[in-house]
Amino acid sequence: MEHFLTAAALRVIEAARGLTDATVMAPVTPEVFSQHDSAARLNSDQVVEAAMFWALLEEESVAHQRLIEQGLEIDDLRQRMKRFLPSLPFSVSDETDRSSSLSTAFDRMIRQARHEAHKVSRSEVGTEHLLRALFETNGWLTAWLAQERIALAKPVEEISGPATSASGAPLEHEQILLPETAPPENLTAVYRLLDASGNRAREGLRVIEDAVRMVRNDGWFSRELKELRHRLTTALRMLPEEALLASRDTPNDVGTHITIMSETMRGSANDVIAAAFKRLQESLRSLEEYGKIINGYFASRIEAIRYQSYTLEKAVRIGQFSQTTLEGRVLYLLLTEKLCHRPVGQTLREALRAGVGIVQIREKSMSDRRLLDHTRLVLDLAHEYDALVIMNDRPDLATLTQADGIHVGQDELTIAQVRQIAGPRPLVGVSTHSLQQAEAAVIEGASYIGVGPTFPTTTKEFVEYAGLEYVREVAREIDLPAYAIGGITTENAAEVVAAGATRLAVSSAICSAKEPYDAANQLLEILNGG
Ligand code: 3NM
Repeated sequence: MEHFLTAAALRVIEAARGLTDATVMAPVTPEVFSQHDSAARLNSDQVVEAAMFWALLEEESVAHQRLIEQGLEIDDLRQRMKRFLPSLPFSVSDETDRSSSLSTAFDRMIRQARHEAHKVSRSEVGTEHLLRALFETNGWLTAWLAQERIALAKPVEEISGPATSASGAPLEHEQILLPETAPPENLTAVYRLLDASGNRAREGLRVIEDAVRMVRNDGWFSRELKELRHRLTTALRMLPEEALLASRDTPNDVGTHITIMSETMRGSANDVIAAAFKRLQESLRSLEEYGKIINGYFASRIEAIRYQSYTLEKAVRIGQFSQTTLEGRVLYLLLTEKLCHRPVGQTLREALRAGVGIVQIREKSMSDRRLLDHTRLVLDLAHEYDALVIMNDRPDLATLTQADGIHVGQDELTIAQVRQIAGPRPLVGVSTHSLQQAEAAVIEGASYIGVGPTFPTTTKEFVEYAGLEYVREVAREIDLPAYAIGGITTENAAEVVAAGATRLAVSSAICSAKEPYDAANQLLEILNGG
């Protein structure tokens, strides 16, 4: 009998796979599985069983119904597991190849579930069969229930028995993944295409991942890409591996001999990344379209991955563009007239003369008319020194004056809203105060981020400050141009640079200085390792 997984069973397996991967563990159920470093150790079978049970509790499904029929309460089980799991690491103790032993354990579990479905003459393998498989292996789940002193109300065999609802009526089975119509007879060509596209997509992702990790040194992006690759691999596992391999025919692939000149030449790692993203998306599109012939659910998963790849591409490529635009612009001045010790124009000129590369106009109490005039003067002067001008919080005025960018805080307009007003041309910078906010800014397409407050500051009100630790985190994790900000002075700037900052933003340190030129000059010297 041929067997098919139901959509719910697939989701459970995929979620469980996600949980066993340390890199995607936290986002799935942070409160439960994050403490994977503590005392006790599980083997790979137990890890898979625990992850599968948790995933079953999370997915509304026939398995829920069966647990309820067994006199158990889903919420209670969840609570108990949450109490229990923090004392267990979700990692494998003694395997040398963790991922392969985990995938073998998954395969074993799925085979067992298929066997359970077969025993009750069902061709679709649902969540109840996964649940029954967990009992059948007599492993982690049985031991855990015994430890929790939880007894089942009925014989365990009934879990995979014929479906009935609480009212005794037949229960509608989970949606089956079988296509409505019988598939065409010979699918070799389709499988061949899917095999090639799957390989191409995986390779494309790997190329991007390598470049991001090794060339750009971006820890956070690397993890995002790794997660995407994990999702892709999981989706590809839905296709029958034997059929894919059997249909592979590389020597006779006419496409392998066709090379376009542009494919043999790449100017830089950035070009490689750009080309790899295109290839990835094209392959995903092929997988999606031809995948529809085999399995609609598979196609929809691939579609979701393709959309995620667009978002990541945007963020990666915006990062590349702003690296270029902001190259060498390491000192950023927030210009506020009231803070200036000297006339504002003179302060600005001195700062520019010393080498400030970006000026933000930050005027909270000027009338719009004055602000407009002021901005035009600042723009003229800054452009004379080849510096960029950013408007704080005013996409309308930035558009009117053709300023180079707009800066927004966490409580102001979002990047997307700013772009709606100002279009694609200007830079958009975002203030961030935690790594989470920094990551969100990157993914939303920020051109650069402010990282602060590094020290207490009187220029803007904050209840707490993120400190040097946040500067260190960003230096470690984020590749997008990042300006440490908040209370930075010529006295403490060296500490900030020592924490990993390569760019600084200051207001009072330059504006309120008696000699703005000297202050800016000193800050630049510190940034340049002087
Ligand atoms: N934003 P000074 S700190 C405007 O952390 C601003 O996002 C900050 O001025 C942030 O250099 C800050 O005078 C004030 O401390 C920067």
